[in-house]
Amino acid sequence: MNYYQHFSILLIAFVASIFVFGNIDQVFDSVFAQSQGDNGDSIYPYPVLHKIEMSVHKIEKSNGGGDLYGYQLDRHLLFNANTGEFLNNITKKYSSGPTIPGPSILIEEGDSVEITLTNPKETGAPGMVSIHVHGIHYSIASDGTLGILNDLRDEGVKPGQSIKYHWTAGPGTAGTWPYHDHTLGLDLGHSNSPGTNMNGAETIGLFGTLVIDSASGKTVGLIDEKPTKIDIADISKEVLCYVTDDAFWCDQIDYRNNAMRTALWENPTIGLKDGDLIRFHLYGMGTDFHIFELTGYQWLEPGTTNIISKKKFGPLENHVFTIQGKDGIAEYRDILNSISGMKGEFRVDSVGESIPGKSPIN
Ligand SMILES: [Cu+2]
Repeated sequence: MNYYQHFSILLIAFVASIFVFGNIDQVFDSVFAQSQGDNGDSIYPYPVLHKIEMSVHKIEKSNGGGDLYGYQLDRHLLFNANTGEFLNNITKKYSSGPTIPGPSILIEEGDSVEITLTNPKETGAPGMVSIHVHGIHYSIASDGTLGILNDLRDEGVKPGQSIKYHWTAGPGTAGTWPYHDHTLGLDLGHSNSPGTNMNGAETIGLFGTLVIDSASGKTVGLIDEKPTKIDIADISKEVLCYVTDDAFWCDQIDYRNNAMRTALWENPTIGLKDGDLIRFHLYGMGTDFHIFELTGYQWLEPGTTNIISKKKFGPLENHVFTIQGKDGIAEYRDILNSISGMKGEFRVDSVGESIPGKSPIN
């Protein structure tokens, strides 16, 4: 196919998708976040530069206990990485205020990210905070760790400061990756000095998900009990859950609602419209192993055509799969900890609405 044929097909697809979605914003978001044509080519043949601003805020617990912190999305702008042309502002698609997990960042293979992190003087964390990310490419200057680890400098921000990190989603980086703090530490004793105990430090709330979609625009899922190639653009909802030692902490991206992110907090009810496709992104953290189960459902073991109905994973391991919702109420749970409450409902009906679980602030 020549360039003009490509272009006209893409133009038709674009106009058609405006009719389908009825909202140009949704089209733009899905285009930039997960762009692809039918033949696997990107609708936008250039990479996108994401300029993201985030900040760290203390989350006051209503019932006392140790302090929690959350990342907050302050701004997310998209630019053509080649020309610098401004493309879109998707800030309003994120939850307002700090959340746990932090903002779910969705980009595509080939894109780059310039991310500025601020630790506000009054409302932030008492020590140095950072963003350390997995999976994507960056230089040692954007590692987000302490100088004792990276041999360069402390790559975090003390109260009142900002820092900029640069990431590049090179070929082969597609996947679901965690980002988390790597400088605050658990021994927060003295203000303005980093903690040194990093073992599980992210469990105080400073973690979130980076999804890098394949440049091919495709993924696989189990549809009608058969492994099926799926256009990522046909997925209706992404649910991104961190599986900690005692709870699922979740966020969602709802493409049926303008690609809005909603903080779902702890063990939420995950809603989906009957027949829609949903992609689950699970990430183990803390110290425990988990056996994940979604009652009445089977899915594909990633990278294989094996059909499974349970999956064991541990800290820093992820598990991503796509399924089609079928009318009724199922339960997602960690078999090893479901007695202590590591479970929630997966509710598929004609409405498809998720219900956030309990949060530290209510
Ligand atoms: Cu890490």
